[in-house]
Amino acid sequence: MTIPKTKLKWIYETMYRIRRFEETMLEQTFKGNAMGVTHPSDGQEAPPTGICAHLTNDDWIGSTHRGHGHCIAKGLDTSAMMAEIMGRSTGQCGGKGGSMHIADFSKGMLGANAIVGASIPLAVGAALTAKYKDNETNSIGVSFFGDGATSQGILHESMNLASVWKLPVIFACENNGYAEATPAWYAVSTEDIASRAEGYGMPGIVVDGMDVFEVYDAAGEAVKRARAGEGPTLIEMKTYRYHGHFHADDTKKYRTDEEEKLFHQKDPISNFEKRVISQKLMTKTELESIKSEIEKEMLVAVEFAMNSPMPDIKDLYKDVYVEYSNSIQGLR
Ligand SMILES: Cc1ncc(C[n+]2csc(CCOP(=O)(O)OP(=O)(O)O)c2C)c(N)n1
Ligand SMILES: [Mg+2]
Repeated sequence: MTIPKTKLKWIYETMYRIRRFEETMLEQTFKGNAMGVTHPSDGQEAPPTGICAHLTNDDWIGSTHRGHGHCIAKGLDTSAMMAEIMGRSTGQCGGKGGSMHIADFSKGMLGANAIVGASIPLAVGAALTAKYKDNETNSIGVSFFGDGATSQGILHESMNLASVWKLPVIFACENNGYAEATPAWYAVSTEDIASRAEGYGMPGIVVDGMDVFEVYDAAGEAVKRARAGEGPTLIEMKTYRYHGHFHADDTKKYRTDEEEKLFHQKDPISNFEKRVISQKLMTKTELESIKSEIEKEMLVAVEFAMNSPMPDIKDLYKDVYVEYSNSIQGLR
């Protein structure tokens, strides 16, 4: 698939933004500035970027506990995200959600989700809504989930229903080889998770999740299929998280140096750079200028978050519970 130049730039910018956001966020977590644990997704930049490159604000995504990359690829603001992670009132969700609950409905981001597998039915529900409402925008749903989530019953129920009802949805599996410290080769009964798609009557595709071009191509086909009313697709992207399961997890207890080195050689960002330069699709100067803009953006994000106040105690219950209004009573 030929990628237009503006899209190519967006892809690089998005992957680099995810990488630097995660590195910056980790630094802040270790300084004690984040509220609670954080799950970095550096190394896994290609899946959210290659898929969201085909989406608009009218499309919906469901995410995971490792959700910063999904948020960024769906266009959320990095300052508001950083403030949310630091529990500040200016955060994306007023500082009350934190890293694992960042959401922005205006961008079609249904939310990161701390419960493994729980966002899968949300994306399917969004696709169901899109199909049965007057869907002028031809919206679709995308569910991002990890290899660990594929052992949850909800994925299988969701895949079956999505296929039976031919819903416009993509099951986007980020297989990074581990669920916490449990290797996929131990916990998943098939060599490829994508092969499970056959049991639900939908296409199942395996791609190199360290290669954004492969992800982009597969996602393009799946999005076309969904928008054409032909139903769901499962895309398995074999990827790798560079850091531990969460910020303080020591990967040396369950991964070898050789394995880590191997995946660093497949780095999605440096391989993108080599490819676009050798194929004369982008220049080194263009790449450098994107990088320096993002470096500035990260400084702004940290400064914004650090200078923002914590939520006021009087707002403790604000946005937490739905008001018991007449309209809700009317539904009972
Ligand atoms: C239902 C449920 N079970 C267990 C957990 C604890 N837990 C959090 S993340 C995780 C591993 C998830 O692995 P995977 O789906 O592969 O995602 P990854 O962390 O690799 O991105 C587990 C077991 C949880 N949050 N929710
Ligand atoms: Mg995993």
